[in-house]
Amino acid sequence: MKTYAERAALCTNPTAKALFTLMEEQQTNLCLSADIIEKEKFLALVDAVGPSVCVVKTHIDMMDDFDTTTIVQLQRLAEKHAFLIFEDRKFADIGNTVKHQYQNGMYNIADWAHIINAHALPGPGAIEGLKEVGLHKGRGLLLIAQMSPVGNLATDGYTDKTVQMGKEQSDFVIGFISNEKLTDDERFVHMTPGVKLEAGADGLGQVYKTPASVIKDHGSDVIIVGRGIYEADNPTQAAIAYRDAGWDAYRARLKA
Ligand code: S5P
Repeated sequence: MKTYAERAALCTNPTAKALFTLMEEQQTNLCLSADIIEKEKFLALVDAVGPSVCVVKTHIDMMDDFDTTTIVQLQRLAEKHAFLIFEDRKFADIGNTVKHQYQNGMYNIADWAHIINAHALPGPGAIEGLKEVGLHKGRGLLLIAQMSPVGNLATDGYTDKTVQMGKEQSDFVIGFISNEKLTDDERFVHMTPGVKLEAGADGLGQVYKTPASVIKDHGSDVIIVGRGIYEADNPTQAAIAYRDAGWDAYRARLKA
């Protein structure tokens, strides 16, 4: 298999290229899921953990005290620590609707999120709608091909069709949210949520796999970690532990 740097060279989408490049340069395949509902706590967490991550994933609509300065401050931290911003909006409507949800409203996601994601459920028109807004800004889209919780419906044929849909719009689709590697086309990045240092569950359906299982055994590229980091006694140290575990698993996979 190719290194992240070799894969960066294959990518034409600028966000995919930037992502693989900074993963290689900063030796991290860790994405922080910053699911924090208070702005100051959110920013403090991102500043503390920023040096260990390649991507910070947000759910901007769960923040109680969101205001326009939130994004400016997040962008400053992204520059300071050199990470990409991924708004986990999970678009799932028709093309004309997702286009406006992406560009307009109170969040103007297209203006600041390098990466977004979408369900494949509405079909290729939704990707086209998002692409009308994001492509000329150099943004990238992850299609949700698989999900982490128990009993979810994104399985088998749905997953295969999602990957096919992504391949058909590979100028804008940079990869997949998945539990495993789904294609040998190395331009696509696979990002996997439901990761903790110890496998387990959360009581609301979430299923946790370890970094080694996700990266080495199942061939994914990026581990997405939320509570494993921000609920730890020391999130900075926890992030370093996840970063090391993810990077060790990647190096082991390269040697295998
Ligand atoms: O299938 C999925 C897809 C996503 S993007 N399962 C997930 O858990 N996620 C997101 O990853 C979820 O919305 C949350 O923000 C994060 C996992 O958080 P954790 O606290 O369980 O690590």
